[in-house]
Amino acid sequence: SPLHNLLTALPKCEHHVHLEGTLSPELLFELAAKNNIALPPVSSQASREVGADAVDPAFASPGALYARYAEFTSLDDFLHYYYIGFRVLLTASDFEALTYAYLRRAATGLSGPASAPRSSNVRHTEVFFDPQGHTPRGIPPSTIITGFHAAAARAERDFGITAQLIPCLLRHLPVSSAEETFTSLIDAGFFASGALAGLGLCSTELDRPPALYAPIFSRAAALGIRRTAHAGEEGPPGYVSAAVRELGVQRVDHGVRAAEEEGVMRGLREAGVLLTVCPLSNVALRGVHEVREVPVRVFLERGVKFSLNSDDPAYFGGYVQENYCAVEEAFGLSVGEWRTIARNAVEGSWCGEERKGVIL
Ligand code: ES4
Ligand code: ZN
Repeated sequence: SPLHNLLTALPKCEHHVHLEGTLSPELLFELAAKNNIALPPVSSQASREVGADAVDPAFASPGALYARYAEFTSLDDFLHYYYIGFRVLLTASDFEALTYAYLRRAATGLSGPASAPRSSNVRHTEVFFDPQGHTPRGIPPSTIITGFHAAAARAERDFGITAQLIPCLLRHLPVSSAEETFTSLIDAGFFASGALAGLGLCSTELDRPPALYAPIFSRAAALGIRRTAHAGEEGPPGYVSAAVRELGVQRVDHGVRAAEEEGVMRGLREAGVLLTVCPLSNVALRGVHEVREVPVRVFLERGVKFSLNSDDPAYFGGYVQENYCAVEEAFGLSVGEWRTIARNAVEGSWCGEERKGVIL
């Protein structure tokens, strides 16, 4: 596309990427070997029976895993593999390596030593992680936070990218687990110190309405903690307005199903909420057949702000740059529209006004 150079050069912000979703099959196998974690992973139950996990041929090699990732059928089908990947992440240095590889790729477009240079220019990124996916394995949030910020400091020196960390509470677990997790993060002082930049909510969406988490989110609001939540990915448009009304979020992650209802769109516009849209994720998890079905034009025409993001780039076949390019290929937007998208992404960031000024 003639706009390719502009898309590369635009200073970008990313607000929707899961740290654990940046774990490539290659790094997964490497860390499994280093940490002596059996692949295919065998759960304590499956090791006694012959569980489906234990014989999953997808774990034969990185290539077989990539092939399986290309055939996800739903959010929960993806989440099964995503949570298995967690098991190879043990130490602060594992999280540091994971974070640094992602930040390098986001800032420069470079991945492994063998890959061709490809520009990207993400200047600031806000990264999710799932504390409840690690604490049951004996890995406290402090291990992840330490590794993340060590990598972020190095990446800022090396590439000029800034990074913040946001814990997501998991909806497939009991609300009481989310409450305990949030309380322990507050008590450890991670929000007050700035080690954590806000609060998120993710995982399984269907039958887990936002209202279940309203008490937790109102505690966060009272403490001045910024809030975002996944909604309207698989769930109905009403979940998007419920996230805004009942959780008081400043951003909604995905939110694409909001386009189905004019009233929900109006609510987003009036509240000035930013949707963190992930086009390649929506295709990979079959929310849409193709990128051109993502309601990008509807959002532009109705004045609903959004950013473009990678979500789980190691699983969905593209980082931020590939998501920008896929949207351009599908919609052929104007230079002005691209500048609006990139500017809204900077303005919807939680990095502080001074940093926003530098990026713009
Ligand atoms: C996620 Cl794509 C997506 N949706 C909901 N929760 C998630 N956690 C990681 N990726
Ligand atoms: Zn997500």
